[in-house]
Amino acid sequence: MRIDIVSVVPRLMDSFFAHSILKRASDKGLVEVHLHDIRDYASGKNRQVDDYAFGGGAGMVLQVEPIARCLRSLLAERAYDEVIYLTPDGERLAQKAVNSLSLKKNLILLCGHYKGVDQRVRDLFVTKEISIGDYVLSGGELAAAVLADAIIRLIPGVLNDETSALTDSFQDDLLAPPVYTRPAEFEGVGVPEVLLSGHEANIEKWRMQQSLANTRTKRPDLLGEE
Ligand code: 6GU
Repeated sequence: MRIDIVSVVPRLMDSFFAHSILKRASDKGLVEVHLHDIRDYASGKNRQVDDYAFGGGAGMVLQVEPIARCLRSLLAERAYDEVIYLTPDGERLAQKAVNSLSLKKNLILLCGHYKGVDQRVRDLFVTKEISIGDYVLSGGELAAAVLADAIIRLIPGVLNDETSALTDSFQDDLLAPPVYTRPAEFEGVGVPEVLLSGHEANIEKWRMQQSLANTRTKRPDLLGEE
Protein backbone atom coordinates (compact mmCIF):
# COMPACT_ATOMS: atom_id res chain seq x y z
CA MET A 1 0.00 0.00 0.00
CA ARG A 2 1.03 3.57 -0.70
CA ILE A 3 -0.31 6.55 1.29
CA ASP A 4 0.37 10.14 0.15
CA ILE A 5 -0.35 12.81 2.76
CA VAL A 6 -0.85 16.42 1.61
CA SER A 7 -0.51 19.21 4.21
CA VAL A 8 0.73 22.75 4.92
CA VAL A 9 2.71 21.38 7.88
CA PRO A 10 3.89 17.91 6.80
CA ARG A 11 6.73 17.99 9.32
CA LEU A 12 4.13 17.58 12.08
CA MET A 13 3.88 13.96 10.97
CA ASP A 14 7.59 13.23 10.34
CA SER A 15 8.42 11.75 13.70
CA PHE A 16 5.12 9.90 13.93
CA PHE A 17 5.80 7.93 10.76
CA ALA A 18 9.46 7.47 11.66
CA HIS A 19 8.56 5.39 14.71
CA SER A 20 6.53 2.49 16.09
CA ILE A 21 4.74 -0.07 13.99
CA LEU A 22 4.61 2.34 11.08
CA LYS A 23 8.39 2.38 10.84
CA ARG A 24 8.45 -1.40 10.98
CA ALA A 25 5.76 -1.65 8.32
CA SER A 26 7.75 0.52 5.94
CA ASP A 27 11.03 -1.25 6.79
CA LYS A 28 9.30 -4.50 5.81
CA GLY A 29 8.19 -2.93 2.53
CA LEU A 30 4.52 -3.35 3.41
CA VAL A 31 3.64 0.35 3.17
CA GLU A 32 5.10 3.56 1.75
CA VAL A 33 4.08 6.87 3.33
CA HIS A 34 4.96 10.02 1.37
CA LEU A 35 4.50 13.49 2.88
CA HIS A 36 3.85 16.48 0.57
CA ASP A 37 4.03 20.21 1.45
CA ILE A 38 1.28 22.23 -0.26
CA ARG A 39 3.59 25.27 -0.13
CA ASP A 40 5.89 23.54 -2.64
CA TYR A 41 3.04 23.96 -5.15
CA ALA A 42 2.34 27.64 -4.43
CA SER A 43 3.23 30.27 -6.99
CA GLY A 44 4.55 33.77 -6.37
CA LYS A 45 7.42 34.99 -4.28
CA ASN A 46 5.78 34.56 -0.88
CA ARG A 47 4.42 31.10 -1.75
CA GLN A 48 0.98 31.97 -0.39
CA VAL A 49 -1.35 29.02 0.22
CA ASP A 50 -4.24 30.64 2.11
CA ASP A 51 -6.43 33.72 1.88
CA TYR A 52 -9.39 35.44 3.55
CA ALA A 53 -12.81 33.84 3.12
CA PHE A 54 -15.12 35.35 0.55
CA GLY A 55 -18.11 36.81 2.33
CA GLY A 56 -16.04 37.74 5.35
CA GLY A 57 -15.58 36.16 8.76
CA ALA A 58 -12.60 35.19 10.86
CA GLY A 59 -10.03 32.67 9.70
CA MET A 60 -8.13 31.82 6.57
CA VAL A 61 -9.08 29.35 3.85
CA LEU A 62 -6.59 27.15 1.99
CA GLN A 63 -6.67 28.12 -1.68
CA VAL A 64 -7.71 25.76 -4.45
CA GLU A 65 -4.80 26.37 -6.84
CA PRO A 66 -1.78 25.02 -4.90
CA ILE A 67 -3.79 22.03 -3.70
CA ALA A 68 -5.04 21.36 -7.23
CA ARG A 69 -1.45 21.45 -8.53
CA CYS A 70 -0.24 19.07 -5.83
CA LEU A 71 -3.11 16.60 -6.26
CA ARG A 72 -2.84 16.64 -10.04
CA SER A 73 0.86 15.85 -9.95
CA LEU A 74 0.06 12.82 -7.79
CA LEU A 75 -2.99 11.75 -9.81
CA ALA A 76 -0.86 11.85 -12.98
CA GLU A 77 1.57 9.32 -11.49
CA ARG A 78 -0.75 6.47 -10.53
CA ALA A 79 -4.36 5.46 -9.98
CA TYR A 80 -5.63 6.35 -6.51
CA ASP A 81 -8.49 4.46 -4.89
CA GLU A 82 -9.58 7.46 -2.82
CA VAL A 83 -8.74 11.12 -2.22
CA ILE A 84 -9.65 11.49 1.44
CA TYR A 85 -10.16 14.91 3.03
CA LEU A 86 -9.72 14.96 6.82
CA THR A 87 -12.36 17.38 8.12
CA PRO A 88 -14.57 17.74 11.21
CA ASP A 89 -17.68 17.58 9.00
CA GLY A 90 -16.70 14.31 7.34
CA GLU A 91 -18.11 10.87 8.11
CA ARG A 92 -17.15 9.86 11.63
CA LEU A 93 -14.38 7.28 11.43
CA ALA A 94 -15.28 3.80 12.59
CA GLN A 95 -13.55 0.45 12.30
CA LYS A 96 -15.72 -0.70 9.40
CA ALA A 97 -14.40 2.08 7.17
CA VAL A 98 -10.84 1.43 8.36
CA ASN A 99 -11.17 -2.25 7.44
CA SER A 100 -12.33 -1.33 3.97
CA LEU A 101 -9.57 1.25 3.43
CA SER A 102 -6.90 -1.23 4.53
CA LEU A 103 -7.68 -3.26 1.38
CA LYS A 104 -6.88 -0.34 -0.96
CA LYS A 105 -3.68 0.12 -2.91
CA ASN A 106 -3.11 3.87 -3.20
CA LEU A 107 -4.64 6.54 -0.96
CA ILE A 108 -4.29 10.33 -0.77
CA LEU A 109 -4.97 11.97 2.60
CA LEU A 110 -5.56 15.75 2.39
CA CYS A 111 -5.17 17.69 5.63
CA GLY A 112 -7.23 20.84 6.19
CA HIS A 113 -5.91 23.74 8.24
CA TYR A 114 -7.28 27.07 9.52
CA LYS A 115 -10.93 27.20 8.37
CA GLY A 116 -10.37 24.40 5.89
CA VAL A 117 -9.93 24.15 2.14
CA ASP A 118 -11.83 26.08 -0.52
CA GLN A 119 -15.02 24.17 -1.20
CA ARG A 120 -13.97 23.64 -4.82
CA VAL A 121 -11.14 21.37 -3.70
CA ARG A 122 -13.77 19.15 -2.15
CA ASP A 123 -16.11 19.34 -5.13
CA LEU A 124 -13.41 18.67 -7.72
CA PHE A 125 -10.98 16.24 -6.11
CA VAL A 126 -12.19 14.68 -2.89
CA THR A 127 -13.88 11.27 -3.01
CA LYS A 128 -14.29 10.66 0.72
CA GLU A 129 -14.46 12.97 3.77
CA ILE A 130 -13.51 11.60 7.19
CA SER A 131 -13.66 13.01 10.74
CA ILE A 132 -12.06 11.24 13.68
CA GLY A 133 -14.69 12.43 16.18
CA ASP A 134 -16.96 15.20 17.36
CA TYR A 135 -14.38 17.77 18.46
CA VAL A 136 -12.18 20.20 16.53
CA LEU A 137 -8.44 19.79 16.04
CA SER A 138 -6.38 22.75 14.79
CA GLY A 139 -5.54 20.85 11.62
CA GLY A 140 -6.11 17.56 9.84
CA GLU A 141 -2.57 16.28 10.39
CA LEU A 142 -3.23 14.44 13.65
CA ALA A 143 -6.39 12.97 12.15
CA ALA A 144 -4.45 11.80 9.08
CA ALA A 145 -1.91 10.20 11.39
CA VAL A 146 -4.74 8.50 13.32
CA LEU A 147 -6.35 7.24 10.12
CA ALA A 148 -3.05 6.05 8.62
CA ASP A 149 -2.16 4.26 11.84
CA ALA A 150 -5.54 2.54 12.00
CA ILE A 151 -5.22 1.42 8.37
CA ILE A 152 -1.58 0.35 8.36
CA ARG A 153 -1.85 -1.89 11.40
CA LEU A 154 -4.41 -3.98 9.48
CA ILE A 155 -2.08 -4.74 6.59
CA PRO A 156 -1.09 -8.40 6.80
CA GLY A 157 2.41 -8.78 8.21
CA VAL A 158 2.52 -5.42 9.98
CA LEU A 159 1.51 -6.69 13.41
CA ASN A 160 3.68 -9.31 15.07
CA ASP A 161 0.70 -11.45 15.97
CA GLU A 162 -0.98 -11.98 12.62
CA THR A 163 -4.38 -12.63 14.17
CA SER A 164 -4.46 -9.93 16.83
CA ALA A 165 -6.17 -7.37 14.60
CA LEU A 166 -9.00 -9.84 14.04
CA THR A 167 -9.85 -9.91 17.74
CA ASP A 168 -9.77 -6.15 18.39
CA SER A 169 -12.72 -4.64 20.20
CA PHE A 170 -13.42 -2.21 18.56
CA GLN A 171 -18.66 22.50 17.84
CA ASP A 172 -22.46 24.09 18.26
CA ASP A 173 -24.50 21.28 17.01
CA LEU A 174 -24.28 22.33 13.36
CA LEU A 175 -21.77 21.43 10.66
CA ALA A 176 -19.89 24.18 8.80
CA PRO A 177 -21.17 25.67 5.54
CA PRO A 178 -19.05 25.50 2.37
CA VAL A 179 -16.22 28.08 2.22
CA TYR A 180 -14.61 29.75 -0.79
CA THR A 181 -11.62 32.05 -1.36
CA ARG A 182 -9.91 33.61 -4.37
CA PRO A 183 -10.09 33.12 -7.26
CA ALA A 184 -13.82 33.72 -7.77
CA GLU A 185 -13.69 31.40 -10.73
CA PHE A 186 -11.54 28.28 -10.99
CA GLU A 187 -11.60 26.39 -14.27
CA GLY A 188 -15.17 27.47 -14.91
CA VAL A 189 -16.36 26.68 -11.38
CA GLY A 190 -17.64 29.77 -9.60
CA VAL A 191 -18.60 30.79 -6.08
CA PRO A 192 -22.20 31.21 -4.82
CA GLU A 193 -23.26 34.76 -5.77
CA VAL A 194 -24.42 35.65 -2.27
CA LEU A 195 -20.87 35.39 -0.91
CA LEU A 196 -19.70 38.03 -3.40
CA SER A 197 -22.64 40.36 -2.66
CA GLY A 198 -21.25 41.98 0.46
CA HIS A 199 -24.73 41.67 1.98
CA GLU A 200 -23.90 40.42 5.46
CA ALA A 201 -27.42 39.47 6.49
CA ASN A 202 -27.97 37.44 3.32
CA ILE A 203 -24.58 35.77 3.70
CA GLU A 204 -25.36 34.86 7.28
CA LYS A 205 -28.73 33.49 6.25
CA TRP A 206 -27.20 31.50 3.38
CA ARG A 207 -24.57 30.05 5.67
CA MET A 208 -27.18 29.06 8.22
CA GLN A 209 -29.23 27.37 5.50
CA GLN A 210 -26.15 25.57 4.21
CA SER A 211 -25.20 24.56 7.77
CA LEU A 212 -28.64 23.16 8.39
CA ALA A 213 -28.72 21.39 5.02
CA ASN A 214 -25.23 19.96 5.61
CA THR A 215 -26.16 18.81 9.09
CA ARG A 216 -29.48 17.36 7.98
CA THR A 217 -27.73 15.48 5.19
CA LYS A 218 -24.59 14.35 6.98
CA ARG A 219 -25.45 14.18 10.71
CA PRO A 220 -29.24 14.15 11.24
CA ASP A 221 -28.59 12.75 14.73
CA LEU A 222 -27.22 16.17 15.72
CA LEU A 223 -30.66 17.64 15.00
CA GLY A 224 -32.46 14.86 16.83
CA GLU A 225 -33.45 13.37 13.49
CA GLU A 226 -32.37 9.94 12.34
CL1 6GU B 1 -10.24 15.16 10.41
N1 6GU B 1 -9.81 17.62 11.34
C1 6GU B 1 -9.93 18.60 12.29
N2 6GU B 1 -9.39 19.80 12.06
N3 6GU B 1 -10.55 18.43 13.46
C2 6GU B 1 -11.08 17.20 13.66
C3 6GU B 1 -11.02 16.14 12.73
C4 6GU B 1 -10.36 16.40 11.54
N4 6GU B 1 -11.66 15.05 13.23
C5 6GU B 1 -12.11 15.44 14.44
N5 6GU B 1 -11.77 16.73 14.70
